[in-house]
Amino acid sequence: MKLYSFPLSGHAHRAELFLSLAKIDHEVVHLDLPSGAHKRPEFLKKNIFGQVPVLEDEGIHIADSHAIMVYLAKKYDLRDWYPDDARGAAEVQRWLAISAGPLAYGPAAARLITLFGAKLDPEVITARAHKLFGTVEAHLVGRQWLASDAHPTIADVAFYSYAHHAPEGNVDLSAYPNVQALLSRIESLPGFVEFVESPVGLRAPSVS
Ligand SMILES: N[C@@H](CCC(=O)N[C@@H](CS)C(=O)NCC(=O)O)C(=O)O
Repeated sequence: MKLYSFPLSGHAHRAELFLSLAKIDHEVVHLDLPSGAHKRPEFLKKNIFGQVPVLEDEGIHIADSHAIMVYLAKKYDLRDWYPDDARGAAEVQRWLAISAGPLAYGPAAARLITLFGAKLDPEVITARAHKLFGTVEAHLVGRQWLASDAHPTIADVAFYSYAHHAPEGNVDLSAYPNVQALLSRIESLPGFVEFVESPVGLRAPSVS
C-alpha cells in the first residue's frame, strides 16, 4: 500500500498517522508539490482534484484523508476506530465533517497564511479557529475522546494534525486545556507519528 503525501500537509499527516496507529504496512511517497507534481497528468489519474493524500492499494486509488481512514477501517474491520453501529458511525461522521469544515477553514487555513502566504483574512480565520476550539473544549469536559467515551476513533485522528499545528497559524491553544490533553493522549498512542513542525506563527523563533 502506498500513500502519496507531502510532509507539510496536515491532511496527508492524518492519513499517515492512522496507517501507523492501525499498524498497517505502507510506504510513504512524497510528492514535490512546489514543483506541481500533483497537477501532472499521471497524478491527476489518481486524484482528479490534484491533491494529496492519495492511497494506492491493489490497483485502486482512494483520495481524501477522511475517505482513506474510512477505507482502511472498513477493509481491516477496525470497529473501535470506526464503529459499525448506527449511532457510533454517526458520531464519528459528525467529527469528520467538522474536520473538513471548521478545522480546515479555521486552524488549517490560519497556518496557510503564515506558512504559504495565503491571501486570507487572518482576523476572520483566527476568530473561526478560536470559536471551534472553544466549542471542542466544552465538549471534552468529562470526556477522553471526541466521538466515543471508551477509546479513540478516526474522529480524533482527523482532529489531531491541524489542531496540534494551530500555533503555527498564530492560534494560541493555551486557553484550551481539554483540547491540549486530547492532543497529548493521541501522542501517547502506540504507533503515533509526528507531524513535522514549522518555525512560523507562534512557533517562530523569538527575536530579542
Ligand atoms: N479534502 C482533502 C483535502 C486535501 C488537501 O487540501 N490537500 C492539500 C495539501 S494539505 C493539497 O494537495 N493542495 C494542493 C492543491 O489543492 O493544489 C483531504 O481531506 O484529503
